[in-house]
Amino acid sequence: PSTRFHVSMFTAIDHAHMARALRLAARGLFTTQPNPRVGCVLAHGERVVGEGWHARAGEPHAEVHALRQAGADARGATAYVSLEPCAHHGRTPPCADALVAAGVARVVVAAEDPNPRVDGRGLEKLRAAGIAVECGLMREAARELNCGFFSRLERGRPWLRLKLAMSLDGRTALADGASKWITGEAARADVQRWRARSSALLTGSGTVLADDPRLTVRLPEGAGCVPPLRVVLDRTLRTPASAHVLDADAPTLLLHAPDAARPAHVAAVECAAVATRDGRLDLEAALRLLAAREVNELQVEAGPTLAGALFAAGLVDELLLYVAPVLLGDAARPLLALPPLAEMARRWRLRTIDQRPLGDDWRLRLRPA
Ligand code: AOF
Ligand code: ZN
Repeated sequence: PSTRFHVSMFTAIDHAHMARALRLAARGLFTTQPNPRVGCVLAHGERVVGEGWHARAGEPHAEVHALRQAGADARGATAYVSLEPCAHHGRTPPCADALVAAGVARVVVAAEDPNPRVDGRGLEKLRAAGIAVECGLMREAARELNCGFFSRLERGRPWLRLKLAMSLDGRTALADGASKWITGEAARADVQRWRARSSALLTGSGTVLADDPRLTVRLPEGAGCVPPLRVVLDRTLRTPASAHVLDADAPTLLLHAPDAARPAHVAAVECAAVATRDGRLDLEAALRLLAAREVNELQVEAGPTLAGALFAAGLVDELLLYVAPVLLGDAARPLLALPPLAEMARRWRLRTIDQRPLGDDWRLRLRPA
């Protein structure tokens, strides 16, 4: 929607400061939910006079921290902000006003804020005050850091990351369902970090019955992490009273069909009805509901049926795939249940955006091509 510049108006110093603002923003990776991760640097040329990042909803925004640090040195400075400064009175007053009041001379922004309460008004406010405003420096990186926030506000659904662990022959469990463990410790610790940055973790009631997952974050550096909401697609509300997802370790939401009877043991957790389609929960409706509940990044850790249905419906934004150097054989369970293909030309295509070894395993990140 925004202007694309063919000749860069940004200098190497601008790039360096914005890169720093993005690294600061990333410090809020586990804690800003439902807000975006945002960083800010105030500088005169190369000299940095203030830095800040947004840590937690309800606490000051990145710009406010940087302005406090800079004090009187903010006058005449350039502010580098990874997201358009806000123009609204939310949990905190507008950052655009604070930048104007501090006498900042120029504001460089990475990405526009799609929040309907901001949506260009922050940039307008700054320009109206006579501040030089430029937008778009490292926009892609800023959007990537907040893929979930942008997805929720621009598409009305969370960014969906599908986590899968498979053997070299593409199997995820033995025929009896045994899957502990296919991958090694390094890979499993890595999964914890992806969980920690997620707003919610989703699975199906089949996986709850078969594996009884905890779906919690167990991470040494996870202190202060906003615990992800555990979401179970449970059409008939068959999650048993003994299931870990019903314990008090994290909040849980059970999504069920409108006509499902609510057994007494689910009273302790939140339940919400989702429309059905061909006898199954409508996946798109479920995702809309989660977006309305401010879920930015949604990590799916489910069996082949739910994972395949999400993938076939085009709702998967990223595959987080761990591959272990083991073979499980023909009788073992497949990665994704997908409809058969009539011809090779119709094959599902993905592109690899990152690949790396983790202990004896490999981690691939893929996105639909
Ligand atoms: C900024 N700087 O560091 C962040 C911004 O209600 P609040 O106060 O928590 O505001 C949340 C909204 O503010 C959020 O949805 C997004 O639009 C914007 N986030 N804006 O100027 C920041 N974190
Ligand atoms: Zn703000």
